[in-house]
Amino acid sequence: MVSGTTGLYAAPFGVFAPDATNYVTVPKTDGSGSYTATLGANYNYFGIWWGSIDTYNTLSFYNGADSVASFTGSSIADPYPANGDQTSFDTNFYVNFLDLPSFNSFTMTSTNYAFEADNIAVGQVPEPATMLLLGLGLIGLAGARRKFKK
Ligand SMILES: [Ca+2]
Ligand SMILES: [Ca+2]
Repeated sequence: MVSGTTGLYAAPFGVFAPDATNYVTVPKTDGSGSYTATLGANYNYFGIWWGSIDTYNTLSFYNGADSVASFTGSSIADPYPANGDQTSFDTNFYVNFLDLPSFNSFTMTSTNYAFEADNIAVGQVPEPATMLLLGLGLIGLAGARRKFKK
C-alpha cells in the first residue's frame, strides 16, 4: 500500500481530488510484483476504483487455479484511450463488474508503472435472470404510476 503521487504511481483521482489515503499500486518500485487477494469464498460482483488507467494494466479473476475472466486497462477505458491520465475522469473511475463468472481470487498485474486502485469490493449479486425479473417489476410499477397520473 502506498499514498501520494510519485514518478512511479499516482493516487486514484475522484471527486475532483486524488485519493489522500493509502491505495494499492503495482508493480513495486523495483519493477517486480503483482497484487493477489485470495478471498476464501466465491463471488460474482467486483468493484474497484481504478486510477490513471493504462493499456498495460490487467485485472484477472480466478476460481481456484482456473482463470475465469480478465480485463485490460484498454477494455475498461474504451472508448477513451487508456493513457494513464492522472486527473481525467476518462481514466479514473469506479468500475462495477456485475455478472462475473464465480471467482475466489483476483490479481492486479502491470507491465509498467503503474496499476493503481482502491476501494475494492466483492459481493454476490442475484443471477441476471432474477435481475431481469426485478427490472420488469420496476418497469411495471413505473407504468402503473404513469397510468395512475392520467
Ligand atoms: Ca485510499
Ligand atoms: Ca496508472
